[in-house]
Amino acid sequence: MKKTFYITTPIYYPSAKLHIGHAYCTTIADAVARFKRLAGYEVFFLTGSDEHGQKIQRTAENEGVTPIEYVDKIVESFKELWKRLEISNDDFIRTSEPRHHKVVQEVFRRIRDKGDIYKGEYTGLYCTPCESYWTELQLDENGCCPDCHRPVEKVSEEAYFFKMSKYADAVLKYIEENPEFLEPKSRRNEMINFIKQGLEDLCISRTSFNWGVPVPDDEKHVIYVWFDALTNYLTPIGFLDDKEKFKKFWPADLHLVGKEIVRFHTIIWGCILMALGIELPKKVYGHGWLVIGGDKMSKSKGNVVDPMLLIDEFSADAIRYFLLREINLGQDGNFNRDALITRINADLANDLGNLLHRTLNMIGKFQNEILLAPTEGTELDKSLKDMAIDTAKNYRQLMEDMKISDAVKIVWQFISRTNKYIDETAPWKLAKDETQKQNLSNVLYNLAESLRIVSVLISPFMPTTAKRIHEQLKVSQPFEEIQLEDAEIFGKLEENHEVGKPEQLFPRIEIK
Ligand code: ME8
Repeated sequence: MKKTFYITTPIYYPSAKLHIGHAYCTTIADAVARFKRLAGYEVFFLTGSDEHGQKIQRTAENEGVTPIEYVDKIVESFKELWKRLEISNDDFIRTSEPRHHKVVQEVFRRIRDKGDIYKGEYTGLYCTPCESYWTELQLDENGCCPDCHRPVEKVSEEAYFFKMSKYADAVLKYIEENPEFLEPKSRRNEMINFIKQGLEDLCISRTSFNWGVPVPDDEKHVIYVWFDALTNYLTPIGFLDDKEKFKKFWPADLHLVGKEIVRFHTIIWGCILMALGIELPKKVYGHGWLVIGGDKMSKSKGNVVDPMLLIDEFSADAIRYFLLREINLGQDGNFNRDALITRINADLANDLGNLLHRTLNMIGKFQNEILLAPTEGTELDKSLKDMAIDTAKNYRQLMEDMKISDAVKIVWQFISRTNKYIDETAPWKLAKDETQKQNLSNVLYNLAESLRIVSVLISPFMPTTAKRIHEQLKVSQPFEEIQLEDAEIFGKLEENHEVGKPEQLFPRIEIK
């Protein structure tokens, strides 16, 4: 049986259109999902939308439409963005869907029947934009939400509570004993400290609005949006209706989330799963934030970057490349238009684009587009082949370790090396010398093979470009069937293989 891999992104709030930060998280998840498929796993890749809660209800009211009318429109734009960005998700979960309501209510019911949910009175402070409860002690120096620094509201109402305090020790122990559960390490220490300060029971219902999943048998309450949202991860893999599928994909292999919601995904989600008697996910990875010139993106600052406009201008693959290459996953990173253009020109148009162009051009010119049987070759040939194999092997390890930016970088080191190999071997000189025929064939073959390997390795990062290289090389194996092992062998192109004509991959961008 195939190994399986279940990966998720956060389900995003449809309170506004998505920005480049959301695209960043989903692109990383997509690269990992595509890598795992390439490595032979059966992957289930989930993203979606977190549609309930007071904030959405208020926004819809302000716009004079019903909540569902409001979210339907924005969620369409999410789906459109993921399509344009070549995101290969296997399902898209909307929390407003009946299949999801059933799961949330069942989870609530099971935990209540067990005695871990009780009714009480909630008096406290609520941050509506973050949909989070806070205690007086947790507020920032201005008495505002410690996460988003906006004012909180005093709420007092009858509510259901989840006995989180009962599971605090068990979750703490779990985090401490399973270092691979929560990464990077810095986030782990934060969570350990957070739990050690003491966990209160969590208020998990509201009565002041109704846009949400009703509490079973007590419909004036709606279930707290985070309780609702977290269970999304169970819905599409058959928690209620497909035992086999559930067994296949749960526990999730990776919840990829931004650093600000690690707390929800490890502590609250951990407690909910323990209460349900279900295994915890294998890994929660808290990635850093994309900032603009060092600043957080926000509407009020007017620095929100729309990924759709960037795709229109530069192509999805160029944006994907930049996001995956420029930012180290666990750290914050800067998004900067000039840096993006520099990368496109230097790495994509120049290094990769020219390598393909020069290679196909020379095979056309010197050998009528035909690759001839190579021989063992020189020391120089051998060193290029060795580097190809080493790159593929190291790449596998780096991707397994979620060191995505490093994986991109070693592929580009190999691309640079291959460009240098052209300069060192000077095929145009070999072509003028009748005695160098075999040598020339070897060089051209090695270049085509190197590009074939590059196309496999970049396919999780830049699926369209990978396919275009594959097509220009006229590789006979269907692109969809390519596996990572195909990059770990040098010499798969057959003798007398005919390559295509070069077409430009990335035009150079003029800097205004
Ligand atoms: O928190 N840089 O949804 P959300 C990088 N609905 N990533 C960013 C980012 C930035 N500047 N801004 C947002 C929610 N993100 C909940 C999640 S899950 C059960 C519920 C990414 O729309 C990052 O991954 O606020 C962050 O965690 C997520 O978007 C938050 O999206």
